[in-house]
Amino acid sequence: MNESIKSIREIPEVDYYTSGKRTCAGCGPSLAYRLLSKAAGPNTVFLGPTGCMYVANGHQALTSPYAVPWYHTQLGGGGGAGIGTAAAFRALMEKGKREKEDINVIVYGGDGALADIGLSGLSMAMGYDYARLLFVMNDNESYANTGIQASSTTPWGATTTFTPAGKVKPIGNERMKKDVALLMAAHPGIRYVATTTLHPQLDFMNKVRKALNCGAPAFIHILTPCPKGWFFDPRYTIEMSQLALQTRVWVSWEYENGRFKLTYKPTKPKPVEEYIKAQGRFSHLKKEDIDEMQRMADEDWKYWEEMDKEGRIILPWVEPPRKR
Ligand SMILES: Cc1ncc(C[n+]2csc(CCOP(=O)(O)OP(=O)(O)O)c2C)c(N)n1
Ligand code: SF4
Ligand SMILES: [Mg+2]
Repeated sequence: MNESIKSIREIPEVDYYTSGKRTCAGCGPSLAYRLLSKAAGPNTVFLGPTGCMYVANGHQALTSPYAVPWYHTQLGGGGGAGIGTAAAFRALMEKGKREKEDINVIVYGGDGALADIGLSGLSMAMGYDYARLLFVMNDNESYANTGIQASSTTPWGATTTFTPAGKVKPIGNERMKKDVALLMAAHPGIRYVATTTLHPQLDFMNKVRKALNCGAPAFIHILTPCPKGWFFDPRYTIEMSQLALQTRVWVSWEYENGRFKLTYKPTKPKPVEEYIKAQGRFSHLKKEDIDEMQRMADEDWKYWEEMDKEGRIILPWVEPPRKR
């Protein structure tokens, strides 16, 4: 389970995230879980902080999609639980109470779990030396499970139940999206950090394999479209990932042993408007708001291109949107 996957034909047939889930149709985090578990293989323990992937997938109704060991952690407890599990395996193996083998400990948490409530534990984990300890943040840009509340990765302009667009706040969410992957990349000695989404399909799986083989704790931030919270037809989940990349609203990159590189560069970028118009959560925005988003994406992209050219991280800074 260490080699990179070169074509769709090489994707392992066996699923470790299988039937028994009760997520919405077209659920991005659920699709990503399937790819993640295929890439990681059977020697894996999953830890699931509270969120859709626990509440809709847990064992409450005696059904569960997890065909490898999986356990629930408190919403903010993914970091501590990941460190503890990796430490337990190491101790058992060092004491000869368990045969030595490579075991993946993967914490698959939401943006609420890892960008907000559990950020300190995640940061702590990045300072340890456990190989095969991987944190994957499935970013559906809200606290979806409790009814689509804004998190610190909700994009500017999105309506959520905490930031409803209306007379008082015509924009909806007025905060800019937090870049958790850059925060993780700032940890000393970090070996592997990446961002990705559900397109191109092999990108995520291969990043998972690289992360697991990097020899240290690693972090992957995956943008996972959520039909319910973003208000789009569930059949378009993958297209939404594609559009996010093509409009450069989402940037796919990799930071490996101190080298930065973009892993998706749209040859002919599409206007941000195409992404915005495809989702009901942005339907209240006016042309001037969409222009503002285009400006921010354009400004941001210049930094990413420069980082790619130089092979190192430069902290991006774009002028915040004007108040309305
Ligand atoms: C400490 C704590 N606060 C609040 C909750 C209620 N709660 C359960 S799931 C959830 C949403 C988590 O959001 P996220 O991590 O983004 O996962 P998603 O539901 O979007 O998959 C919240 C707020 C909780 N379980 N624990
Ligand atoms: S609310 Fe969104 S993340 Fe949660 S199960 Fe539904 S589609 Fe998936
Ligand atoms: Mg979420």
